[in-house]
Amino acid sequence: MNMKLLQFEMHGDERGNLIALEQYTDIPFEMKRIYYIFDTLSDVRRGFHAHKELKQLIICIKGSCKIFLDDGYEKEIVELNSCAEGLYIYSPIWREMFDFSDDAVLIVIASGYYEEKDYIRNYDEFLDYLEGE
Ligand code: T46
Repeated sequence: MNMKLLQFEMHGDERGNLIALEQYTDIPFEMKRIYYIFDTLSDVRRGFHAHKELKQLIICIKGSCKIFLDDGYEKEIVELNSCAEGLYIYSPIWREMFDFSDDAVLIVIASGYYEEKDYIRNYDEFLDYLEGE
């Protein structure tokens, strides 16, 4: 599947930990937007869409959550539970986020501004879109 789990370098000492993400070194694209998802209830499932062009790096900086990924051929569930790990999605992949811990905070770094026309929010349209690619 066209996605990658990226590991980030941890700078830890007796005072605590620090992770720094730099464009092109740790973030494999030019970043245009950051948003965060928090206070999502554990029984909520969200997402249910794919993106046509947008690249995103999803980091669970606190707590944990699972992400169901479907590229039209394969399906996979990735658990994010470390702030030192990021899920890099760079092609049209259907995603659903679920099983959020109470304290879960997801930070998402995106390659583009928010544009509803980049979303495919219907699964059958997603499969049609893949056929046409
Ligand atoms: C994604 C997953 C991981 C904005 O106004 N600006 C924004 O940048 C975003 C991301 C959302 N919104 C508005 C649009 C909706 O009214 O915030 C509301 C919630 O967005 P949405 O229902 O799309 O949220 P999720 O959690 O289903 O999906 C989000 C991202 O939209 C999406 O790009 O890949 O997180």
